[in-house]
Amino acid sequence: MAREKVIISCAVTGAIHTPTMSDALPYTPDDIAAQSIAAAEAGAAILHLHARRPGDGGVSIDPDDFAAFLPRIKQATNAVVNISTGGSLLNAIEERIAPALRFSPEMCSLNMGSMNFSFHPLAKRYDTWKFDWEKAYVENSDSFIFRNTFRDIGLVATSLAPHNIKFEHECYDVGHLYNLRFCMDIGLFKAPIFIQFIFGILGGIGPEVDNLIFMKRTADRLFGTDYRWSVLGAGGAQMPLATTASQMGGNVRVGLEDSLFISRGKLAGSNAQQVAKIRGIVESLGAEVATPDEARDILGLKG
Ligand code: KMH
Ligand code: ZN
Repeated sequence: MAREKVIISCAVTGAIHTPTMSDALPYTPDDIAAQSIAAAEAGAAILHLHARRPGDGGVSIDPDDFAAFLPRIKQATNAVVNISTGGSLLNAIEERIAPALRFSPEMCSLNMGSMNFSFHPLAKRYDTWKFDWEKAYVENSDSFIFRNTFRDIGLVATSLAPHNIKFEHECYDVGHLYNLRFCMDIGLFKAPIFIQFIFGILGGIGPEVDNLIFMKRTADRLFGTDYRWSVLGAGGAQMPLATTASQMGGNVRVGLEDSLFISRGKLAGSNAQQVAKIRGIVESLGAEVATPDEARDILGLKG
């Protein structure tokens, strides 16, 4: 059977990196719109979007901050819009789903377990900004709890069910796959599902190829063949793991939310640059990249 085309997602700004870390990180509505449009033109079929406070670039889950860029992206591209429900570590799930409820996008992220959440120490390999990682982690670790209880997951599922939104089930460790299976067993989600395997967040599974194979084999066992999957490697793991996933029949996610770099020690100039790079790798290795409409078809989106 011919392999399906590779869907490239681009996570444009996220909630982790700060504008002090890279001039390329978009945070004004103009920049988020412009970089999203350029990423779509470079080959991203899905745009995974967070909002930022336009003044200082801090994390925002205010639907009005999404409203400042979403219409422009929709008008200029055919890309699938995926709105984060991960949002901010500081807000309750009821607030984190407000943008999705207001805009009813084709896709939303849905994080499949509670966890500690920080950069992985391996990210230090690419550290260009000076920061005492270990000290900051230990001293501030109480503020790095990412809460996604079964109640929270259930609330996202039931509140958004009338909107017929396809979830990007974010799984940061093998236990999250079992959480997802449990949620399916109690009727929260139906196949076919779309899983984002995430590697390299401290608190989740590490960014090694063995772990990718383990996650994939576990998902095969739990979900059979009726699921689609994608890989997100944080920091320096982004391109290597995306490349490997694309060769294993998976889809890929890049973007400045997940890594600020384009190669070892070199900051990316834009999201589009990362999309163009992974697209070039995927195509040079013999696979084809999906258009937004092909991605809609593959994932069964409402369109
Ligand atoms: N920042 C990624 C590691 C979300 O937006 O729901 C995970 C993420 C979470 O994209
Ligand atoms: Zn995100």
